[in-house]
Amino acid sequence: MTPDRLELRLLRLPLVRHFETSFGRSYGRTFVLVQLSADGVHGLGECVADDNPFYSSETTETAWQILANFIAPRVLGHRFGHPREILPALQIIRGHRMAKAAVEMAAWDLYARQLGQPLWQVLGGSGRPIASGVSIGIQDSIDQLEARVGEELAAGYRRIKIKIKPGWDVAPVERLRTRFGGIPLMVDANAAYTTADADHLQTLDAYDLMMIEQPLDYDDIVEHAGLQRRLKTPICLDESIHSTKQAVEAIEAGACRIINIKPGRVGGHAESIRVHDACAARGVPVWHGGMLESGIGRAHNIHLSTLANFTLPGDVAASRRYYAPDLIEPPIEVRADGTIEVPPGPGIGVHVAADRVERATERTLSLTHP
Ligand code: OSB
Ligand code: MG
Repeated sequence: MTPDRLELRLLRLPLVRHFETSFGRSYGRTFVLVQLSADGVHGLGECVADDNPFYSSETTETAWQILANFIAPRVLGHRFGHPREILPALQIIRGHRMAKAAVEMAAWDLYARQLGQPLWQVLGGSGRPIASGVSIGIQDSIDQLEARVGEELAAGYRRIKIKIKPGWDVAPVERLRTRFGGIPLMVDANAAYTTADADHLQTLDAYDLMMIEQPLDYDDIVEHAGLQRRLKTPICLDESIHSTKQAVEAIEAGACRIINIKPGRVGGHAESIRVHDACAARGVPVWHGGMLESGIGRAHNIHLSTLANFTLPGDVAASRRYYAPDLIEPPIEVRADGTIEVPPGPGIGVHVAADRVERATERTLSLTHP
């Protein structure tokens, strides 16, 4: 493919329900949607950068600037035999993996459409339904949390993750264990603790959690290794892992026993596959994380989740938990057994409701070559 057009759109979508993590509350998402075109075929990618630099240093506006000024000129008018050539072509740009991933993932969708194949097939997945879990934000009260968890279990979800922070950790976990027994339960701290909290985090070992996600700093590996030596509960890294190299370093250092893969965080599908394979070779299971994506990013995540080492349920849930309506029609639904079917058809396989995209668009930029 030789991409000849890149369209950027800045979209704003309100969340059905606010989402609170250790770094704050979100009421909506502002994100960049990219469409990459070659020979009249289009591919879509959703940039997972948020409007603030709290989860990662990238923001919607940094992504927009890097996409327009540095990524577009290195992709438009250049010939790529395969989408895995995109990330190496952007190597001179340091960091900005979310911006790179948006175009890289659009290139995979475009490539699959050119071949008339579903995305999972070109990624090397199975196309089988995926096991779905939910990520539940910090609530105003433990009673409210208990009610939310009850609803999600009733909907069939295969795993419950709750966000934790100092002051909202042991008590909510204790309540959920008392009320719901041995459900598959895990926690995500989004880097809210320090090594000084090690004794406190050890008290979570009593609750048989599947894992504790990213307890320590966003860029740390060494301190996680020290903490993992003290914890029975497996540590899963999210924010700390931006590449296969870091994944291998973290595993070899003993910093984690599980890895959360988000293609936006590592630079796209090709790097996600490399992380996935490196983990598989070392006996480390992975699961697919979420970034409150619309149905477009969600569809990408579902296809990728069908690779063999995604053995744990991911944060890839039904559209209705996030956006009403979603940008796609029909929306992504979870079945009563807690699985999600892979959207059928070429590429990501979802139908985008153009009028909804138009209504949510705040700004557009179209770049072409020649
Ligand atoms: O840490 O996994 C995270 C959402 C935004 C930023 C970071 C995270 C999350 C989630 C939500 O946990 C996952 C989802 O439901 O999309
Ligand atoms: Mg996380």
